[in-house]
Amino acid sequence: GPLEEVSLPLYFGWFLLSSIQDKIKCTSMDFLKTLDTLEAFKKHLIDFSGKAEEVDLEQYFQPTGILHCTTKFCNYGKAEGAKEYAEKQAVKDSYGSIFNLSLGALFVTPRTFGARVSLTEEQLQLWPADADAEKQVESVPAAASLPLGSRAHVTLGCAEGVEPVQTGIDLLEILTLQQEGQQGEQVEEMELGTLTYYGTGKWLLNLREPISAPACFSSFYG
Ligand code: 2AM
Repeated sequence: GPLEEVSLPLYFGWFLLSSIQDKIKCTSMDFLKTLDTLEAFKKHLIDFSGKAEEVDLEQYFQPTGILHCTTKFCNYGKAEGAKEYAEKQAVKDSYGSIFNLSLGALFVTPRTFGARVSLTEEQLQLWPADADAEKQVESVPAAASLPLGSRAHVTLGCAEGVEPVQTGIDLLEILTLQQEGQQGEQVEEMELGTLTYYGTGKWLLNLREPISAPACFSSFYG
């Protein structure tokens, strides 16, 4: 097939359809706007700017292009396991198909802004077999014991100078804290859901109603 004849992509993933991209961009901007104004957020501002000065979160996070959930970062074949992933039967069978992703939470850190994706069993078939190795993020050693697919997310924005790969690491950090039994500090019932603070600038909004996002499984060459 065509996948073997050309070089491997930068990454494989689910690409959100344009109608839902607009909706998510609106919802996430509304969330940032509200977060900005909360006393609880202002109290921890030092985590964001290093100073107790106001930040405009909508400006703070730069958009990172088409909204997607990366399954396998291939780096044109240079990443470990890239070829094996591209050759997986499930990957070939699903290429070009539409899936419904469930976005259950939004999270904000001083580095990144993202949405957590809860994968179904079927969707986990497209999660790389070496994801365990991928979870071995040096800065988050405990992430290795999280369930497969924990890292699944959509990057919504990054602070200046931060690479999108950081979003998944930030999510793993929050999930690790949860798994270790840290309840966090429930700061606010928002219209969208419950907002919890996990310390050092880590905020998680559990959505009352998960966003169902239709997305096409495909790849990006750049
Ligand atoms: P993201 O999935 O958090 O958005 C191109 O850089 C895409 O591949 C981005 O979407 C990026 O992050 C993801 N990416 C980059 N490097 C990666 C890595 N080492 N592991 C997993 N995903 C990576």
